[in-house]
Amino acid sequence: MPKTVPDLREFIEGVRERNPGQEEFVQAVEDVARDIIPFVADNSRYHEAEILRRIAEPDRIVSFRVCWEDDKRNVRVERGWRVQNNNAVGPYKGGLRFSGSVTESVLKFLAFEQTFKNSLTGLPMGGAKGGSNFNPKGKSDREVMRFCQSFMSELYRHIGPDTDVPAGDIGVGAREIGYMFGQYKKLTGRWEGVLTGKASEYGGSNLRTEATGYGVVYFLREMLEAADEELDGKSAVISGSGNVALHAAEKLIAEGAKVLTLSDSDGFIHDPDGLDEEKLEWVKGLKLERRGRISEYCEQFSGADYHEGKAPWGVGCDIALPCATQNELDKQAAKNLIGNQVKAVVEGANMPSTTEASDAFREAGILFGPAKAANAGGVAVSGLEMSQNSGRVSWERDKLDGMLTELMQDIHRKCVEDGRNDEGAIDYVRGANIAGFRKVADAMLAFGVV
Ligand code: NDP
Ligand code: 2IT
Repeated sequence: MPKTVPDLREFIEGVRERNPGQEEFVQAVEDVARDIIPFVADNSRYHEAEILRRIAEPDRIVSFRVCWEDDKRNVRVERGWRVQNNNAVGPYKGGLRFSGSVTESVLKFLAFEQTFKNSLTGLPMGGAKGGSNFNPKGKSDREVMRFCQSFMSELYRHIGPDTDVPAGDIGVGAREIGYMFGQYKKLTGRWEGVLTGKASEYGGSNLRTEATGYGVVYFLREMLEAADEELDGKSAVISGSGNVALHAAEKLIAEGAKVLTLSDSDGFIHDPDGLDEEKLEWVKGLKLERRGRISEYCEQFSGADYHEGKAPWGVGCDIALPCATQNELDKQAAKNLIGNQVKAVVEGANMPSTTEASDAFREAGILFGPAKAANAGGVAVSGLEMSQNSGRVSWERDKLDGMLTELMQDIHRKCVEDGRNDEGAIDYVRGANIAGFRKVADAMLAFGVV
């Protein structure tokens, strides 16, 4: 007798029971399962092999102690993790996050999402995520170095260029990748492409830093084009002021859009005149080099306001790009944006919209680009960095930008193919979920029950 497909509620109750207290992970699985359960009902081979249930159970989770000494010689103890979710289509791949808010649930949701995202890129990469509850804010450069070295002293035995290739994420940029790469090389005696996001001097891609933010805008451009709209002249609200937010802003400005806001975890700035290249360069120096707070923008540029403790979703705009963190855009924020006639919401961060917010956008017929498709440009260029390292070659920025553009167009095409509904509208969430799932599922079927 054919196995009956569980209903969504039953499936999610099982996930919840097996992962007690891990709300972010359950949320991410549910967001995917809502599209995949009806899909597997029509494709019984996936269901018979319990593919979704298997992807929602990480291959393994490594958790470890990280000891380091601060500048005052105090011994500090943090926890590190690597969640290796699935390596059906390629070596585990995904970033490392250093933030006080990191928990196992957060890393599990990110590793789960990464599996679908990496599949969508079409490149051979499985899904993983890792990091630590270490909070780099306010730490000296030497403290960050000692932490990174200690973190890698354990992580190095679980990763490798054909096993698992970490990269950056929140709190992990070029500086941290440098310290970790140096320690890996020292411990193993090998120079190999074990991390991506390296500086260009030692094997890094000439476009990895910009790739996520640029890719978000390339994806947005495709969405607008499919809806007979264009980017030039549109106003945009962005949250965050880190790697993703600032490079998305840079590309938007280059494309003729008006960027009105940026934020950090303390509040947001609103510049009604819009940011130009010069202002953005100043913010890059502030956030990426001096590691300052976004509120300082208003001391530097007149006409801008700072809103302490608030997110920017109440500011009227054509386009909203949440580029800070998970669940930063809730139902009320979605209502505000919809009320202000937003045309497109595209996720630069991972799972920045709550389920209710994403439902509200879809119900209101707003163009909604989900993270696993829209922010895949970063990991896609990581995949190119892996190819360059294996082939011992280096590619110029222009060539990489062309490849990134094509990769984002291809991801957009996949979302359209699997996401078009009976009325002809495109449900990008469904499209991304189904297209991402299918490739991983087919690979898993080929391997049998292992
Ligand atoms: P960064 O560390 O460079 O920047 C993070 C930004 O988000 C900072 O402005 C930070 O403010 C803000 N932020 C962090 N936590 C919170 C919070 N709890 N509430 C409000 N604001 C917060 O990280 P990235 O730009 O690399 O990452 C941003 C998002 O994009 C994350 O969701 C990440 O997973 C995702 N992403 C990143 C990719 C990459 O290539 N880097 C690729 C794909 C997705 P503050 O300084 O105050 O902490
Ligand atoms: O969420 C993400 O896609 C990343 N943080 C980038 C991962 C990577 O391996 O480049």
